[in-house]
Amino acid sequence: MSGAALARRVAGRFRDWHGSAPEGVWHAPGRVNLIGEHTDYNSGWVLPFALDRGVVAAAARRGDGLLDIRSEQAGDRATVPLAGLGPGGVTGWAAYPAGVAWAMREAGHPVGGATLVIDSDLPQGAGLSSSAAIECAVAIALAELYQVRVPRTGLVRLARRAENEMVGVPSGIMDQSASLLGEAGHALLLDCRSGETAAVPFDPAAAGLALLVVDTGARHALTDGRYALRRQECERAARALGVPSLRDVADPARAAAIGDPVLARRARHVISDDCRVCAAADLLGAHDLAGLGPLLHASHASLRDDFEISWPQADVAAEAAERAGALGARMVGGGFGGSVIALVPAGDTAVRAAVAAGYAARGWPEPAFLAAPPSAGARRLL
Ligand code: GAF
Repeated sequence: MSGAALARRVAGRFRDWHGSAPEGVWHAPGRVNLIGEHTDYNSGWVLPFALDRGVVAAAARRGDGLLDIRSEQAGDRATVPLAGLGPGGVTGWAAYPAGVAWAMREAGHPVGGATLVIDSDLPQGAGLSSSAAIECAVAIALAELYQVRVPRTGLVRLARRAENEMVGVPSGIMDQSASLLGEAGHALLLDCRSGETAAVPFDPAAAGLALLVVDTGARHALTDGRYALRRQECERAARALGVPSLRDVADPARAAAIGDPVLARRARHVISDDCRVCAAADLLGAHDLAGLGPLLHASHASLRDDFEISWPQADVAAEAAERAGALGARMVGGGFGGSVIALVPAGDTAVRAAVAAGYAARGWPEPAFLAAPPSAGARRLL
């Protein structure tokens, strides 16, 4: 569905529920991370891009200090008083939008009540950052409705704070950055320590290629504790190496100095994926998109064997894709479920067929395939 069609749909739902038009409709995209997984909270580098799918928020101000939020996906409504709102006060899906209002008010911004209807064309739990897209759509809606003049990078930090403190997931800065700062035809090279960003041209079609997303159907949730455990392991690994964060180690071989073999593997993944992000950005700068293939392959192997967060459907999809002609394939996102990306020749059908056959042979439901053109970041649509 196009963003415009999704915006019209949510505006219609707003009118159905509330009997009047919203003041506006704001869209925030999901993301695909080209490379650099679990590197963001280790102060390293990431290279995500915004998708053409995302979350829309139809919104209007209200004067009674309440957030009245409906989610078309959850099929649910939450009414949240802003006064006294804080971590632990709201749980479940509503913690994401309410957390954004809380974080903005905590930062001293004059955000008041709002009626919000939220809709999406992004699959949930598919590793494409539907949670960050909710946060970012609500952030730009509230910022515009209440004339909060914060640069996009400031909204990124507020949306992340909502997720860290209100939802309770110790995520990094990548997903909100991709959603709010993404540009069409570009990936976003982000140095998660300095906060420096660079838009790097990324146009697979011009190179005769396409980036295919395989939604493996296995669902993941950052809230299940396994993501937080990986983060703790990385912190312990950095301490064992005597550095503030794994970003401060340039050579993956140094991970071997850690006595605990599990922590050594975790560190080797993070350090080597940081190297791969930098190599990938250089390749994009040289318009050598085909050169990305081996990096994607190596990243998947590292996430599977060292970081141990891939899942059977991801391994089968990545392997089948490469055997059928993908230049490289890897899992994306937090892990334990979600999607795989494959760099394929434009117009290719063999990869899809091979992945689908691999699933059928194991009796797994057919995966969904999505095109992933690098698209614009969050913006007002109506
Ligand atoms: C999730 C998190 F939200 C990101 O911050 C990042 O750590 C990612 O997992 C793994 O690279 O999407």
